[in-house]
Amino acid sequence: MDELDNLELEETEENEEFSTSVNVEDVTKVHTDHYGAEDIQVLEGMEAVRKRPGMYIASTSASGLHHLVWEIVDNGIDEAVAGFADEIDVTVDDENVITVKDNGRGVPVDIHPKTGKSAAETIYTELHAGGKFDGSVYKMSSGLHGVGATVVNALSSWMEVISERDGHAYYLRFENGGHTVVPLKVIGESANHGTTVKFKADPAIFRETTVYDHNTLREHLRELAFLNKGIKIVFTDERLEDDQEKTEVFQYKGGIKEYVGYLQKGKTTIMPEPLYFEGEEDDILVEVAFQYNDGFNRYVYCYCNNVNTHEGGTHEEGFRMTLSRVINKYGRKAGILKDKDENLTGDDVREGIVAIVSVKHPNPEYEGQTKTKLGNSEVRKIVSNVFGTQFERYLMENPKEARVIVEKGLLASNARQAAKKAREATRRKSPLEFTALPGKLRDCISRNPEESEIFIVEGDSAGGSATEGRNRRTQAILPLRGKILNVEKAGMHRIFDNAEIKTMITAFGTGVGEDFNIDKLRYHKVIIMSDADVDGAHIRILLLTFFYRFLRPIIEGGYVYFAQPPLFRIQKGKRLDYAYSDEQLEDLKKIYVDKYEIQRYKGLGEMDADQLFETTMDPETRTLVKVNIENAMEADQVFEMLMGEEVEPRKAFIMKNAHFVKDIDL
Ligand code: 1YM
Repeated sequence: MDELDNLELEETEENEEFSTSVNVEDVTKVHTDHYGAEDIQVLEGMEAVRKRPGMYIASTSASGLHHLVWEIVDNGIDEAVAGFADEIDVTVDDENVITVKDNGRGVPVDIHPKTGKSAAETIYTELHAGGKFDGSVYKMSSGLHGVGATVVNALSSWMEVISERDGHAYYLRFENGGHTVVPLKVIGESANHGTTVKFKADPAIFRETTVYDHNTLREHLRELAFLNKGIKIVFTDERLEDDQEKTEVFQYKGGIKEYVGYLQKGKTTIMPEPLYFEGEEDDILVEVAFQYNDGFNRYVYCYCNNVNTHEGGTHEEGFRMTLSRVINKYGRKAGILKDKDENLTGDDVREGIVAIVSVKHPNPEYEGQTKTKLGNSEVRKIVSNVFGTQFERYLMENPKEARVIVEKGLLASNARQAAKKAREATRRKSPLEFTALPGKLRDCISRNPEESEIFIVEGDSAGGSATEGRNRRTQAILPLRGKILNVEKAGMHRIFDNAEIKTMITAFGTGVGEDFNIDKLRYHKVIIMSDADVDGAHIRILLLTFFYRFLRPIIEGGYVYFAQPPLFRIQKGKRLDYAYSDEQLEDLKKIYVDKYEIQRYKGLGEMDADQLFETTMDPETRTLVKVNIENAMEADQVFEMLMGEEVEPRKAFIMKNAHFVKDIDL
């Protein structure tokens, strides 16, 4: 019994009584001594909870079962948020008994002069015992406004409470849905302070299950630790096997700022660290943390009193509004947004964001289907004030970071407008124009997509060889001019002004954006054929990025490939081989021994039509590398960096790129 470790027991029987069963005779005695008219009312209240648990907890299935734990933990969190505790230990044992312990003041033990009952007993047996005792601190945590503990008691087979304060350890026990079997009594001395609540969910209520889910407990406790910075939450699951770590500690000094960092795992962030703002107005506490990554998804998680408000509400609205307003205002002022640029929309400024908005409100009102939408209208303004003022100041004081943020939004805006323009352009076209294939495309004869391939070839000369060497029946060639896709500086919107891009979309036949239809894909192999050097890799990346952003299903469907041209040709007399890597060349040299000729291919253009077909295009002999979504994402990640104006990352990219090429080629 680890809660007893710190106690100095007065009598040993007390220990037994506390930890295990209660003497039944004593209980009866206690009952008759203790209960009066008021107790009947109390028991009726508890009975009401047992009759209609749905009114008090979500359900009596697994989610309701876990709700019991949250109610008790919330009381501990409140004590910690009020500044009296800094640690909460939660333990689930082999019998699925939950123990929650905090190191706060200990629940009050003074006897109410009128009822003769202890405050502690009242807290755990009266439904209207909400609100804290000194009346000063409001209840912050989700909970049921102070009736949480009573509800848990009502739905438990038994519950025990220890309050350690003023040098003593006090003990109470309830059974069978909240009947007091051991009213408050001293069980020992204690130099510590805090509250320990131990309970067993009643299987007669939780018919489906009384077994807690490890991950549900773990994740919620971790979330609470993130949402309440500094609080140490120690989670122990004694049910785990002996070779598993039974105890985990969650403690985050940075709170939701660290939460954002945690949620960015595996993503490439574009700011050194998450931004964090906090403030209070009219007793409403506001915290906001966010950070951008180079992706497109928007994650804005909002909480009120530690409850995830899935349906959003006024705190989310306040955050969204203010984010757009402040970024646009700053962007204009700093000249990053030009007069010709339209304002960034909410979607634009949220692209790639991971944000947490957490408010603590003394009187939250919830709306919506699942009552997870914050309704208090004053919150909108308060979030806006607290966050807006500080965020504005941050941008003014950190122009470098500010620029990254505005440009990220601008990029999203350009891409959005470009996609719209492209959609409109294709819609406007007459059916004839729309189906007209681009002149540069050397199409194949077959109209069966399954056997048709399109080679996207870097450079006109390679395009020439490829056209000459190909199998005309199934192989189409689309030559691209090297520089055409070099849209780094121009920005994303230029992509759709780009003839090559338009040509590709028309050749593929799928359309783009809302009109995209994978069933119309004219070739089931889209093969990128570029030089095996850094420039070639650059072109692959640009193409892949374009596919990833605008034609993603062709990657997801497994239709995109890289051709693998050889790096060397080695010849001796009539014998001729191609090497696709340095290692392969070394192996061949050993076979050839001496008097051989080596030709190093610098580009596809150096091969004649036959060589190109034989080494790279012939389905019988070639090797193709299928592009998967991870490759494409990696390409997408380097894309923005390539677009940037900073030289250093670009240099770093070129260095890294050798590796990138190899990665994909393997
Ligand atoms: C393991 C669960 O309940 N701790 C806890 C609860 C309370 C106090 C301290 C407390 C509050 C006050 C004064 C006050 C209380 N909760 C309630 C109610 N841990 C746990 N620790 N002294 C002690 O607010 O004035 C009443 S007291 F009703 F909200 F549950």
